[in-house]
Amino acid sequence: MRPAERTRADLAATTRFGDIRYFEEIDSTNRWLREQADAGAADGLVVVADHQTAGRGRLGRTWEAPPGSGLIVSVLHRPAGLPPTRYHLLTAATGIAARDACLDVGGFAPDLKWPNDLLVGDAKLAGILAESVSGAVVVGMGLNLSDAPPGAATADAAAGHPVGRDELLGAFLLRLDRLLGDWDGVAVAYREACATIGRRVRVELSGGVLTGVATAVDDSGCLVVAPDGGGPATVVSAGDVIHLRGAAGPGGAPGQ
Ligand code: BT5
Repeated sequence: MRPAERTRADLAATTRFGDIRYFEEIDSTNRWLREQADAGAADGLVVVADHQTAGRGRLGRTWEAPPGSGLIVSVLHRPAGLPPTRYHLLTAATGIAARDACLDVGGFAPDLKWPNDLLVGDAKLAGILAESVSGAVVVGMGLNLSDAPPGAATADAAAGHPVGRDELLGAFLLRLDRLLGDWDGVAVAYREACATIGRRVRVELSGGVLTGVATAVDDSGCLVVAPDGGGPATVVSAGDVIHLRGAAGPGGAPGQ
């Protein structure tokens, strides 16, 4: 469903998101937007789609969603003054904006799981994929509304009523617009909202596996983990995180 004229007009009047493209069907909104970024498209270009035939996750994984069942959106960022070492904060800002939009429109607040997931309980509601291209960053998000793969969460179920896609898109982009540029504020807000902090985690890194307690998210959006068995804290910039059962013990010591 094409975003409503009213939503477009409101966003154009109050945010940087004045140019929103729509596809009924596309291979991947991130792939399309990367191509636009390569061709010099401006900061703030947004693309939404009803359906992706080759939706992408991280590390060659896929994003699966039946046609019309979720919010599929990608945003082009040319973040002035944000060094590439802090690009994680774009994913963080996207997660915070999506969480706040769920609260605004659906009355529920999903958890943010580092680095790129929104969860309802243990079930994945949304995933975020950030990709750098030619000095720009394309950040895409899939958020389940009415339908999802087995075991995943939907906004409709979490809200207890149908959550309007257009309304959620409008709230999301409004919230995102307010966050972008205030990078220290994004880091603080993400730390406050991130459910991974304080949890025992298993982090799958490209070079191995790390188990310990996630103690913080630093000012660049990286996860800080106190490894089991002691030793210096490890700063993780990329990896898959599993929240393990059992809370961190007193003083941040690992629980069982
Ligand atoms: C992600 O990757 O979670 C990032 C997903 C980003 C999708 C958006 S949609 C708009 C934009 N255009 C694109 O082409 N992509 C972005 P990752 O952390 O690697 O998780 C991928 C895993 O999530 C899959 O391997 C499945 O296990 C699971 N998954 C796939 N579809 C799902 C869904 N609809 N709901 C919940 N989990 C899903």
